[in-house]
Amino acid sequence: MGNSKSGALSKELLEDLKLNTRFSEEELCAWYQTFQKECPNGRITKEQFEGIYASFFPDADPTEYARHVFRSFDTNSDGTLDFKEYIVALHLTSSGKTLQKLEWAFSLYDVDGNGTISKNEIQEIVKSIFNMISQDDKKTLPEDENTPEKRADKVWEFFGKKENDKIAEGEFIRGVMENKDILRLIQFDEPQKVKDRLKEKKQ
Ligand SMILES: [Ca+2]
Ligand SMILES: [Ca+2]
Repeated sequence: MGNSKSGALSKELLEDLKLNTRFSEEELCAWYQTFQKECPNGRITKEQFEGIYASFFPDADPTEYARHVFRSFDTNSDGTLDFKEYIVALHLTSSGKTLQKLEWAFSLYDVDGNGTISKNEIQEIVKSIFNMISQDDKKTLPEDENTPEKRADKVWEFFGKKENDKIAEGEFIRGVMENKDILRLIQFDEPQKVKDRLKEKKQ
């Protein structure tokens, strides 16, 4: 580990990533080369990360959402994403298992990182998601889901919570697994498009 700036991917890290993601050795090495080319110092800063999001959503404002996503991937909270954090992010948003994705979703929604989710935190993330929905698409949303406040209310209702209650991680994961409506309300569908663009970019 550490902040090695050498060209090669260390064996230790490679084994670790092979074990914890579904990427093959070849894929990991290819990603590493791309990463090194785009981030010669081995780190992605928050500003770079927001820039990537901005380039994918030219007609909307993804800054807030990008900031939250960055926080959830910056697992050691040092303000940058190293290669490992970057690969885990890629893995989670593409091929990760449901449980891992939901653990990640929990950390995304637990804005202050205190181990529980409040209704305000749901509202805050949903609001950042709303910033990425175009005005036209917003018009097609159901009446009782067309504002972050209404969505947070609905999620809260599904969990059977009172205004000031909190949701712990296990409860969150169970709830989302058992109720597809909750999943629909808390997730952002766009990443598929983003993934496609990433693929196009790679080719
Ligand atoms: Ca970090
Ligand atoms: Ca919290």
